[in-house]
Amino acid sequence: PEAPSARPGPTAPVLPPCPDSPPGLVGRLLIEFTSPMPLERVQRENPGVLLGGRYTPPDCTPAQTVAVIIPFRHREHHLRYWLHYLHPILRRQRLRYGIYVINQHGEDTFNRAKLLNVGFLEALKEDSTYNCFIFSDVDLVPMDDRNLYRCGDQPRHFAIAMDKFGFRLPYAGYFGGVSGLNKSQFLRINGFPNEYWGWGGEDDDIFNRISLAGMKISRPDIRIGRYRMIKHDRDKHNEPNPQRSRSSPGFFLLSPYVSGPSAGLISAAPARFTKIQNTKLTMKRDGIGSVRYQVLEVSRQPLFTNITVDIGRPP
Ligand code: UDH
Ligand code: NGS
Repeated sequence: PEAPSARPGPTAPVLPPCPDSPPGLVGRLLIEFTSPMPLERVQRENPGVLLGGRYTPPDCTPAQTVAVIIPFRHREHHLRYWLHYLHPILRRQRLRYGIYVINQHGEDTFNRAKLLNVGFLEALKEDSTYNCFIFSDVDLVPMDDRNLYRCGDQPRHFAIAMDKFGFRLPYAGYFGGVSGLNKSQFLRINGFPNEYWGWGGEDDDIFNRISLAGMKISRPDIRIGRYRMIKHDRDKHNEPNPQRSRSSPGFFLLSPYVSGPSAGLISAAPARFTKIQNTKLTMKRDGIGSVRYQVLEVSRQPLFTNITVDIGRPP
């Protein structure tokens, strides 16, 4: 028999729109990663989260539906901290959301931006009402719940004051860690590049795409956009792109764009620094319109949806 409550009727409560500033936020948070976090505990403490890591506020109707996309491989212990801290924060922010862990299959070179493209498409396949996409590294936890995980009229950079950078932006064009775009902003830049294999550069390419499309980055207040990063060593198969180490990390960190007075250093620079100078040409052919991959498994866990995907390997 049909469930009568499934249809809006005189008895179905009409919830008011969720407020712009959610009540009940607590502000600055204590974040630490000392003792391991058992998944059972995180599940027990988040009973309101539905299968696949879905949540809808019980008391108001949010303006957006947010897909949080996490690029992933072999970081289960980080994911447990992330879920432990983020579910309560997102709930207090009164978001309607779903968590998508995009797990790269196999042991070939990691490709963060391509996984994020996959996340965008696969989240939309699950629920075509997603209109805001937050892309988050698994090891970054916000230290303040006033850093609202939602989209605005410009692409948003959330992780602007990370502990590892002394709570400052490392350079003006930094767009790494945690960022958010609504559907039309994402499509306007043809999504993210698929051709950055290994560590580094893909976030700068995304920054370039946004600028070239005539958009501006929006950022929270520096006192609010604070993050703790879970300390870790470099992963296997995520070596700096291409697979040789940076000769002078300090220099490149402060000056990711090899141009102007430092242009003479181009030949000494890893290829990813040349790549980010060509975004204007490459973004037309390489992006969400050209991404090729094969989904191997979709598994709805209690606190997240796990999508294992074969994204191929570098040419
Ligand atoms: N990621 C994985 N698995 C991997 C590689 C990357 O899940 O094997 C994901 C994860 O979400 C991670 C993100 O991609 O947060 C970014 O990768 P990263 O954490 O390696 O990048 P980050 O710049 O660190 O944070 C680079 C290595 C620094 C080594 C410093 C040693 N002290
Ligand atoms: C730049 C990288 C970015 C990276 C940033 C911070 O040099 O991808 O450093 O790195 N750009 C290139 O490699 C072209 S970090 O200090 O987190 O290791 O996000």
